[in-house]
Amino acid sequence: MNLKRYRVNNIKEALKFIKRDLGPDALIVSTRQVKEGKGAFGMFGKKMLEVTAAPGEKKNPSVASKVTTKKALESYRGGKDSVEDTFADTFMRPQKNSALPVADQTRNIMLPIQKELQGIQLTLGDLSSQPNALDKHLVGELKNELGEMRHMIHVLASRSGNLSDPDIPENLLLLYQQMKFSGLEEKFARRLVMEAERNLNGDDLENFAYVKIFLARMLMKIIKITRGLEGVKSSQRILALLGPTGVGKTTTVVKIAAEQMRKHKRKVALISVDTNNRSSSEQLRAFAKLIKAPFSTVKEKAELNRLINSYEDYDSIIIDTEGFSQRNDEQLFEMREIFDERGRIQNSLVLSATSKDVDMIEVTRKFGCMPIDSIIFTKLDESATYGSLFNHAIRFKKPLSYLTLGQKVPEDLEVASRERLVDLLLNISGK
Ligand SMILES: Nc1nc2c(ncn2[C@@H]2O[C@H](COP(=O)(O)OP(=O)(O)OP(=O)(O)O)[C@@H](O)[C@H]2O)c(=O)[nH]1
Ligand SMILES: [Mg+2]
Repeated sequence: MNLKRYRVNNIKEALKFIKRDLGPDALIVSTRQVKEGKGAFGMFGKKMLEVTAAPGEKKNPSVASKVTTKKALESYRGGKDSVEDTFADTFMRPQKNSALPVADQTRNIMLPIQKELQGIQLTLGDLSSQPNALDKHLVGELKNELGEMRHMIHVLASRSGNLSDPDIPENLLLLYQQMKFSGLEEKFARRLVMEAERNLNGDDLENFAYVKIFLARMLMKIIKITRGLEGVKSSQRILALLGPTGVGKTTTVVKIAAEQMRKHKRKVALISVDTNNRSSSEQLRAFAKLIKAPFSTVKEKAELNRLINSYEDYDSIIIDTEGFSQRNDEQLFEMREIFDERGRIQNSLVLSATSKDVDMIEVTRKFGCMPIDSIIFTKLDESATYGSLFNHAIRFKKPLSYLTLGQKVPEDLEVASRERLVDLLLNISGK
């Protein structure tokens, strides 16, 4: 679809450009308020309106006809237009899978609706503050769509069997759905919106962006972080990565070692704890050679302590461990013998963001036989939603230290920040 996007001060300006570029039959596909400039979530940037438009049918017959929520509703109820072809197509490419589970079908419907509704609300706000710019027809249409969507959201909310109280302010209901569809556990999402409802007055609740920021602030208060290795008080930073097989421990050790050397100009030593002679440390050995860092493999605690003592001149010591199943009690016991002390070594549990909540709970409980100081979430790039990170953080109250977002070494590593995590859930930056 030949879409054009404009960043403008108001809708009047947008209409001028749209008419000029796409002709009188052009269709406004979406609108949203954005901030240009810097600051957390770009919160302090200049407020702009982003309008996406498509040429009208007369100009380009291949363009899909004007998409309405009515059509989306029809298709959800099994009408002749499929969601893929109409409403959702404008915003996101849904998967062509007719056998999707109900929750996924609902998500495919709800996410674009939420975005659309947010855009319409913002545009209406913008229009009403500038009565001269009103194109009466456009405003009428937007109001109709808003009404249809309100209805649809309540229908879908009641279908999903969760928070569907018609008295819940609409913006909160929308954000509740967004959080739930992002994988945040229902009871946590419910608690957040209830808290927001208690604390915000009627006017505030009418303002979608305000409500969203309010929720973001609450979430930011809940999440604990360590700022990577920077939160470690002692002058020598010793970090051990523990966790199940294949979650990305060794790759992350390499990334952190590179971060410590390059960014912080620290002297780094590497250790691999391999109690079962699996020789899984070859990747790390090669990397250590490359960066000219000392590297050794150890099997038991006394050996590890001796080695750490011999590295007293090194600023950061990063320890890789062999992965094993959380159900392998024997190996858990062996590892606990080595990493049972609190203090000198920071133990980080590595979890993949692609794991199911229930598995993360089991892993965290089992590995919790050792003192766990922080959590590293890997493979965020392979996950479509991030609610499970919050579920985990709320449930276990463990601080997050790093996030990894790909296989590239050393680039795909981020020090976990509250802003980033909340943005993953609520998409405040609109990226
Ligand atoms: N997509 C993606 N892949 C990753 C990420 N981190 C690691 N991987 C990949 O995951 C696979 C396993 O990574 P490893 O670092 O060997 O995992 P491990 O936890 O050390 O595995 P074991 O030592 O066998 O327990 C490799 O193919 C990595 O490239 C990430 O953030 N995103
Ligand atoms: Mg490994």
